[in-house]
Amino acid sequence: MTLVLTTYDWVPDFPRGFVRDLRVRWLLEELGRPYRVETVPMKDRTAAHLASQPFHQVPFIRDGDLTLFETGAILLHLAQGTALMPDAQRPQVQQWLIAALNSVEVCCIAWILARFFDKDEAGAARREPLVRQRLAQVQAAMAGRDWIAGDAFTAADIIMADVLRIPAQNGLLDDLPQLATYLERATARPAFRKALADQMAHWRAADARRGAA
Ligand SMILES: N[C@@H](CCC(=O)N[C@@H](CS)C(=O)NCC(=O)O)C(=O)O
Repeated sequence: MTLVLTTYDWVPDFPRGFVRDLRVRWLLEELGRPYRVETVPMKDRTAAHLASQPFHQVPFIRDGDLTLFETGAILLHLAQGTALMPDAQRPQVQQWLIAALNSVEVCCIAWILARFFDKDEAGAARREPLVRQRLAQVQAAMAGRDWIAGDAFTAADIIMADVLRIPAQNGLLDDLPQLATYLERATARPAFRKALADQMAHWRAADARRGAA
């Protein structure tokens, strides 16, 4: 049965390329696993949406009878038994995937919310040192290896690299050359390029539908 990935029907320009369905698309492209995209309304949030994602967020997936939300849980589920979570590396993959979300993304989000959503320069400046510290700690922890959980690219790299994209875009990796190179190595993968292109095509198609309506 084809896996179904649900994302928004439309988003404004600024989050395009960063909506978290990208992580799921990326993993599915790495696995060569076919999927279909369905949508939920971004503006008029529905009870059906809430039944699949209790926070009214995206993405969520339907994999046979299973409906799953939270990108970490989705990636752990889909990577199970594949080269993106080799048995011998499973604890490290789980550890780094959760660390990316719970120790790195969490402080990046606080900084992003202050800086871009609340336009609270002072709040962003207060949060920035912790973001910089966490990024430097990730770089230090990765010394001597190409990928976050060991020698091979895994599901943990998909989450970690995606989490790093916004700090990188805002110059926070400029003085962390090994981390910047890691991010370049991850996002040079054909599966990432395809996932990003497909997400951007999804928003263009959404614009065209709105234009035609
Ligand atoms: N922890 C969740 C976060 C999901 C999330 O924040 N999704 C964003 C899109 S990238 C969203 O739906 N934002 C709308 C909202 O929070 O109301 C995950 O990783 O799946």
